[in-house]
Amino acid sequence: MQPEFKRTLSKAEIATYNTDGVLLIRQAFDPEWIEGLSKGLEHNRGNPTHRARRWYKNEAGHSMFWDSQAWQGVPQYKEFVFKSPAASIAGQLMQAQQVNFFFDAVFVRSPGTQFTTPWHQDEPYWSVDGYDTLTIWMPLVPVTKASALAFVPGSHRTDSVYYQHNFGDLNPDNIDGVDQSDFSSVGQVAIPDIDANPEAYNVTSWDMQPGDCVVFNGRTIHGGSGKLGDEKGLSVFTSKWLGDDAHIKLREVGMDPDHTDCILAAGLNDGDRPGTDLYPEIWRRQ
Ligand SMILES: O=C(O)CCC(=O)C(=O)O
Repeated sequence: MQPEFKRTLSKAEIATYNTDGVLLIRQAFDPEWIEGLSKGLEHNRGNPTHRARRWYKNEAGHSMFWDSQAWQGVPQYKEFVFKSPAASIAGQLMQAQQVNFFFDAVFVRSPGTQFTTPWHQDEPYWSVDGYDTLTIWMPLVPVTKASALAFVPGSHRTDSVYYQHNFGDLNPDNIDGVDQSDFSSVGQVAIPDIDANPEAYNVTSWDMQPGDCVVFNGRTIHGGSGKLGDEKGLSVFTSKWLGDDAHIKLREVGMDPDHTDCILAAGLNDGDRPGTDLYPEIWRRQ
C-alpha cells in the first residue's frame, strides 16, 4: 500500500500551488512524524554524511549546519520517505502520474543565528530539470513568520534562470570542505534586489508550528529564514520530490548537491527518468 495524505487537496490549493509556486498546508504531518524526524536529525548530526556543510559560523558560536541525501543511513528519514504522506502531497499538487523521491536536506540553525539563506531557485543547482520538481519544507520546532523561509509568489513562472549564489562564500570562517564551485555560468540573469523592496515582490512567509509545511516548486525564488532570537534555534527537514517531466541533468558546473557519481553508479544518465534505488518511485496515481 502506498502512503496517501489524509485528505484530497482542494482545487483551490492546487490552483494556488500552480499560480504562486508555493502553498502552506497546516498540520499535514502528525506528531509521530515530527518526533521521528527529530530523532533522525539527532542521529544525522552525530553521523553526518560526507556532504554535510557548515554554511555559517561566527565567533559567538552561532552556526548553520546542513546535510543532504542522508536518508539511506538514517532509519527515521527512510521511514518518512517511504511511509509518510509527503509523496502523496507532492503527487496531488504536481497532478503527477508518478512521484519519485529525490533527496532530503536539513537546515539547522543554533539559537540566535542571524544568517539568512540567500534568495535563489533550486532547479538550477540540481542534477535534474523540469517543471515538476518540488520541496516540502517543514520546521521541527515552532518558527515565526520573520524567521521562516520566505517566497516570491509567481516567480516560478519566469523563463529566466538566475545566477546562483555560492552559499559557501557567505561563510566567514573558511571551514575546509565548503564548496567553492563557480556557479556563475549556471544562470543568465542577476537575481533581483528583493530585499530592497519586499512589498513589490509580495514576499510571503508564515508563522508555523511543527506539523505545518510549505510546499514549493523548484523554480520558485525563496530565501530568508534565520534572524533568530537568542533563545531560539531552528531545525528544518526538507524533502525533494520529482514528478512527470523531471529528467536527469548532469550540469558541467554549479550542481549542489552534485549527484553525478551516484547517478552514474546507478546506471542513470542525462535525459533519463529518475528511478532505481537512488530516486525510488514512492507514489503512483491510482
Ligand atoms: O531553510 C533554509 O534556510 C533554506 C531552505 C532551502 O533553500 C531549500 O529547502 O531549498
